Amino acid sequence: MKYIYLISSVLFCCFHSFAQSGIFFDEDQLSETAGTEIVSDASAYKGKALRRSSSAPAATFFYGPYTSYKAGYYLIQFRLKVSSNVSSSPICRLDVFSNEAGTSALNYLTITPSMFERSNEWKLFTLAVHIPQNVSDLEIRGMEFVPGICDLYFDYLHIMAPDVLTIGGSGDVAINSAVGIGTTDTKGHKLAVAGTALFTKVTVKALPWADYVFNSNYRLRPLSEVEQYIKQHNHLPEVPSAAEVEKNGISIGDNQATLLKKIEELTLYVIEQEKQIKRLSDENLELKQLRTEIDALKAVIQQIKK
Ligand SMILES: [Ca+2]
Repeated sequence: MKYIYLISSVLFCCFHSFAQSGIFFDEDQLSETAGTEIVSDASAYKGKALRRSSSAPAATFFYGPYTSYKAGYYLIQFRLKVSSNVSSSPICRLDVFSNEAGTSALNYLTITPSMFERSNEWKLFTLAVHIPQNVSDLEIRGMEFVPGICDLYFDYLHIMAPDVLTIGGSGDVAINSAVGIGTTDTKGHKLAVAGTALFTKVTVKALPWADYVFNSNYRLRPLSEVEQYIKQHNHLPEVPSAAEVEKNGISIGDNQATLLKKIEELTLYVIEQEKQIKRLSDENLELKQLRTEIDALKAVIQQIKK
């Protein structure tokens, strides 16, 4: 499985913070009072729902699940339907409560059948809740069922995690959690894509960048040492081996910095070699001059001998 990772940091402020993605609580994870029953319903999540018949007594419809939540903003969705949407009288009150967070409900919504566009059709109701401190007893309830109006059904609760998704006024979205596309295993990265990804432009912050190669105290390996390393390892020093890349992939930013470092080292080698060539060329010129002088001297000697 190949992953392309994009790591970016995005700062949002002054946004309305609401949660997305979270935990579902189906009817079997909540508690009911007498008169509320679990019924089969093909249109319901996992084929089951809670029903409180219009003939059931006035009481709490459902309650629970007494779970722990960190302080923050949450959205809690309830999926409900009614057997008849005619009445505009209250039939139930949805509320969110925590003893640890205070004595009054964190938020509530009074439900009337007329709030449903159609009878016998599921509708999502959402309560935005701010939990001021960490709690371990969050209770979500369908309170004060009123008999004699119609049957009321509950399918599930969806509690969306705190501040995971932030939507700014400009429509920008920040996700304060890991995101997997085509995978749920992000391997500790903020974003994992199981498959390819197409970008118009990608900017990666890669630090440290390789300018330090040109510092006066940088130790440039002698080429003989590099040669020895290549013979031994079959790849350049500090460059990952084919096996490592196969196993772990490469970090785009780190790899760019490493490649630049190698280019900078090559530049230093080339500069040094050019200096050597110049030195040899000068020496060669000197030798040629000496040779000319020697030839001239030889000619003079020959003349004297004659
Ligand atoms: Ca259900």
